Amino acid sequence: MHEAPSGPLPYYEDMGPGTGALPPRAWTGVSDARRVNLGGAWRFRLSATADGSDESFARPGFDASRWDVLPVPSHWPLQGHGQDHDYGRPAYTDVRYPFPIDPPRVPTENPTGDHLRGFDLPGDWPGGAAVLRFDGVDSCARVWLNGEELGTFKGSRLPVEFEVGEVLRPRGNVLAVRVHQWSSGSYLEDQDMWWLPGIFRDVTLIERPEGAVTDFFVHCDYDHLTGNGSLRVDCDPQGTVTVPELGLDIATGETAVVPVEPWSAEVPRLYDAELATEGERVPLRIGFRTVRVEDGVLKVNGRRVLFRGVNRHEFDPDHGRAVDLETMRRDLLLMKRHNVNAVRTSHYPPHPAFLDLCDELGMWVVDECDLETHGFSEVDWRRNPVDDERWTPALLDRAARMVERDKNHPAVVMWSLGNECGTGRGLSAMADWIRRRDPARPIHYEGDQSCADVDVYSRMYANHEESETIGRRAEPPLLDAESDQRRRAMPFILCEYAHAMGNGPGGLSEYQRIFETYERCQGGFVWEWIDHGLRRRTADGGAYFAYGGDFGEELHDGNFVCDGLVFPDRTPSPGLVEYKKVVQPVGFAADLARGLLNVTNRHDFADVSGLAFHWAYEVEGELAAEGRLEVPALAPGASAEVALPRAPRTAADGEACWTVRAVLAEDTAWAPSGHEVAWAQFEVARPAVPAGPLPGAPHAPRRVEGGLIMLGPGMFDAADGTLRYLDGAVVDGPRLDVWRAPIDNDRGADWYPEGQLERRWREAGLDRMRHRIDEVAPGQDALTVTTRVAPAASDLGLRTVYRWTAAGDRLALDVEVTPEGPWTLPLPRLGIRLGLCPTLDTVEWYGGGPGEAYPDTREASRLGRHRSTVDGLQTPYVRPQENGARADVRWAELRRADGSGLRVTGAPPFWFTARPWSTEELAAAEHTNELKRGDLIWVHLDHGLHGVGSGACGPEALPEFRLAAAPAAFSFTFGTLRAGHPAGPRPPF
Ligand code: IPT
Repeated sequence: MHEAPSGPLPYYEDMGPGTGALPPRAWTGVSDARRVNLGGAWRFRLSATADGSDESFARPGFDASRWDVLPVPSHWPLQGHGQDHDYGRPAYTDVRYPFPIDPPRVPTENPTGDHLRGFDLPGDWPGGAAVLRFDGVDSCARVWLNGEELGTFKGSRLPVEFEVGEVLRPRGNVLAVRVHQWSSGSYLEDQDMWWLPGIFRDVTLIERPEGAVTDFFVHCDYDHLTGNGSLRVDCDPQGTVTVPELGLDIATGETAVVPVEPWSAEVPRLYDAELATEGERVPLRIGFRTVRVEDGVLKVNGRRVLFRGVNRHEFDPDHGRAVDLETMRRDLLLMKRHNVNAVRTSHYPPHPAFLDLCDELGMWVVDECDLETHGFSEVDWRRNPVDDERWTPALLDRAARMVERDKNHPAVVMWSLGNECGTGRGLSAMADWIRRRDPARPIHYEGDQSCADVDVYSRMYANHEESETIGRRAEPPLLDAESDQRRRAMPFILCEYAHAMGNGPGGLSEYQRIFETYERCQGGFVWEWIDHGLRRRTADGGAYFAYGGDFGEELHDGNFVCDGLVFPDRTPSPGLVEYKKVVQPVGFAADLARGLLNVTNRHDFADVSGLAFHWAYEVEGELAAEGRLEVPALAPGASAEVALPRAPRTAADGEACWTVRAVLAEDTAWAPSGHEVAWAQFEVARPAVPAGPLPGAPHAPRRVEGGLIMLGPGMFDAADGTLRYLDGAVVDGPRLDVWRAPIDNDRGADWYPEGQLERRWREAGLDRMRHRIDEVAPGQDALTVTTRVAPAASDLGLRTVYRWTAAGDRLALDVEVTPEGPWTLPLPRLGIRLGLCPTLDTVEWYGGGPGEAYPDTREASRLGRHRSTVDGLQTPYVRPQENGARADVRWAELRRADGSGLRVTGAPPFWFTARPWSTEELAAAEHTNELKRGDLIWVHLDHGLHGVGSGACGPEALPEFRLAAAPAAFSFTFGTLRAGHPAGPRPPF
């Protein structure tokens, strides 16, 4: 038994949602009622405990002139640094509560921020009723206006309003807000993110004239069979609704049925309308659409939808969850431009303005309640609030504040009860309430696999095989037959999949194939949109992104907070570029023999009339010809065959490739005309792998002074057979390499010990391979070096033979690798690495690009000529790790400023990586600022790479992307480039 403390608990610890607030209601950004934005500079005082200072600050006349100044909205721990004061530190835990689990009690150490602001009313303020609105305060607040206590509240990402008309004065108002970091509400807000207290969303004073809109509910459906929309606005008090474009002028409560154009995420048709009551006029933007689960499929306007989604936390690297309008818009533009069509608002309702933008730009939204009690899993879910009816009022309060606030957005197509709360009666109570209040939207919750309260079957991180089984409606049955039957008839979504931490996620296209094959699989939401790295400046003017543990936290989960498709500064990571390609809404297939291109419209609602199609024909990566393709305005789901023009040149000119692209024909609200939406490439012919000797007169190896062997342009160490100089330039000779700086997906998760490749690789010694030289044999026309590459304490090894030949001014290397011993683990990589002079800092290559690619993340890699600096090849993962490989490289050139340099050609094509630091340095760095250019550029020429998977929280690389230790042979040719060597087309080497 848990003893309750004697006496009532203080307001911040009682289980209730708060006191004094008005009933929740619909949000409107604007109306003709006057508003005062109370954001800006506030006075601020921080105390270490909840009652560490008295309440006299709330009384009029209190002198706060010596208090600090704090911007509102903000999180105070992000404001103190680098200034004279210390406002504590952010802290990151994923699942674990950073305080003892003893609900609803919180620690005595409870940072408490007193916020104070004075304000005058505008001259034309009419007096009368008014509300004071808070859009987000983390985690509990008590509010006074002019010394009068208005009430208390919890629910960090939910709005609250207080009636203040009686207390307001024309001048000299004093608003006082006491904010506690910890409260009973903290038990309900255990989302995987930074713990960041503060008034982090807007504070607004809103006039409420006599007869103003209290609450309103816009019901608008679309009947896809008749093409009619129906509109009814319920409003308190009664009023009228006008929709000029539809010629509608109706009373509230009355239903109108008229022909309309429907709203969808792809064609977000909105109608401007106005709701007028006696006291207020509220502009509305109405979208007609109907969401329904029918025949086991989730449909909008009668059509199956496919979610190409992301989980979005609100985050800014400098301001935490205090995100401004411009940042919200930026997120949506980035998403739209990367073919993302759905957002799960993980794991709380977003800033209300975000949903206006979703209506406007077009985005399917799963609106999730501010609720997670994941940390109770650490104690076998004992005393889980969602299964304790004393907490139910707080849960219902949260459900109501979300639904009432957001109910009028066409973009919101599902309500989600919360995330990772286990199971319990409180969740059922929430679902019952929501269903009664808004029967028009399905309900989502992932944490209860019996699906008792929900309309869709949702899972997180189910692997491909399992997802496919569910797609066939062939999953293992639930124990209860009736529940099983219900669940089996539900649509399936992956509310989280493809954990985008660090390098990855791999396997996206294999998921997409499943979503496109099985009607039941309606897509998913990649975990997650953005890395929550907090920007920190360094003394030398640099910056890096901090993660868990960087603020001295007692408990933390490291860089698990950085698992997004965009970096903290919103630069797209390669994962987002890959996702864009994988989910592109136009599919292409070619039958080159017949000169035909098949184009499929993969949109669910839009035709392709907004797109222009282009073709290009490239030979050896150089553009030979290009033009427009005429594609009919395919309806959603339709395909057409289109004739390609005749190939401009014959394949004899070299390796040829068609590139077809679909771009926006005109400017849209989210991208300019010409923006590329979809593309594909079709290779015409690949020349046979060049075999046989190099052209030119062959050289014979010969011993020279200084313990060296000379072979053509190469100079080798006679003792160990490594290349020391190439054409006079120092080389840290190539040798076999199997190691990579472990990526987050290699590291894996604590809860999947069978994953955790990094640990198993290190145990096997793949990070400490030694090279034994068995023979250095200069022969007639070749230098053969035989080695065995193996780690201590193991009988696993790789017999490696390097065979060097030379002709003219080129040097060729054939590598043969034969595994010895009982290998079971995959290899991280298999190739050679060499160190080169650091002035070789620009690269041109013919192969995949422009961005990085790995075996299971190579959809977005396109064959062509690409150029970059060596620095530009690096992908700045927040925690440094293997990155930057380019796929299918035929040849690469590294050059100095004067044009001189080195050219390497591979047979077969290879994976090319060049970096200004070594693998060891990359692996040792914890943050990007620790990486410093060394005195060599390290070049990796890999025959194979192990896939990346998404093992940080989900499946490892699929079997087909596993790099097994197996016999392998691969070759490279090296040549030097003279200064002034012209860039541009050259015959294949
Ligand atoms: C899952 C959480 O729902 C999400 O918030 C995030 O923490 C994600 O994992 C990992 O980054 S829960 C996990 C135990 C599968």
